[in-house]
Amino acid sequence: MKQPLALLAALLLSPALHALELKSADVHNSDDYPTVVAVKHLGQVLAKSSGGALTVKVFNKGALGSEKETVDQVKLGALAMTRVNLAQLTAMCPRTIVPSLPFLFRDTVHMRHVYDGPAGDEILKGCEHQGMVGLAIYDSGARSIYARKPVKTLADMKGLKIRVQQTDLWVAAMTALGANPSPMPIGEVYTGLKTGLIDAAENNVPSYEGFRHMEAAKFYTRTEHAMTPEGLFISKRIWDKLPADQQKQLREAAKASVTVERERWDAQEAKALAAAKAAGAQFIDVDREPFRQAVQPVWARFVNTPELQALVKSIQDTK
Ligand code: GTR
Repeated sequence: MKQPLALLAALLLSPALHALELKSADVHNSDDYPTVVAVKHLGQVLAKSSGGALTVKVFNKGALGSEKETVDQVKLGALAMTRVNLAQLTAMCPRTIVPSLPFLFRDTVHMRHVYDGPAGDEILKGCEHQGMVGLAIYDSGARSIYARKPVKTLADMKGLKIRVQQTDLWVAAMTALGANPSPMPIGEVYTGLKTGLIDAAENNVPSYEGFRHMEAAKFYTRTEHAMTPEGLFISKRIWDKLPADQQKQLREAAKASVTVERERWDAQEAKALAAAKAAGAQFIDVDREPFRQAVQPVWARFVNTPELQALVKSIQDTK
């Protein structure tokens, strides 16, 4: 009888028995997409550091719903984690308005300095009162406009039916550019472009290629109008139940995943650019200044509290 008892004791003490699997959502199709790889990496680091007590399972390809839907589930604690673009959160956590502003960053170096500094943490913390604890900010490059016809100047934006993320900020910004914006989840954009429901959309090159949008909208105009990053969040309801040592392990694993994501990002941009070109996409350079000027009223409308104004200033003052 000794052996079965010993086995039982070993099983009861095994961390795997008390393991908590954290499900994490992502909309990107490719298992190689930098954010997907980064959260998987986080899971591996965490499984090790927690002795198997915490694991992460990534459900990409929008399998758990649109970004908006996964955010709602995380707030309720029905889903543990989601990786979403911060622009999706502007109505909920006002601080996310700032990194979503058009033409905020001077360039990639500026953007990365900002997210590595105190502003990054401040933005992430701004969602806690909504039930979401921010774990990481990931690079998402620069977003540009792409369409079924070439957009070469601001005048070409007139009346363009363009898909935007589900945020009032970008409805206002595209309206200011003269376009006719239509907010919808990313999963509906391919069909929208193919059927002519929309003429255009905007995104970074890895998303343009990864969602195959270049098959329907082959003219990509380098407006580089936003550098809104990705955010990884865990439900506060779940976070609050974790013991302090596990919270620490999770924070450390998240930090390690940021490095992995950034390393992957640059390579993914180059790879996606080559793939989009091979599929027939045409890349157009553009004078950005008229676009930048046209969206200035949007800044005044959305950066409307002293807190947001201070955050904008701290970002502009970052070298
Ligand atoms: C991508 C981003 C996604 C999603 C998408 C969109 O760049 O990684 O999280 O927000 O854009 O436009 O909906």
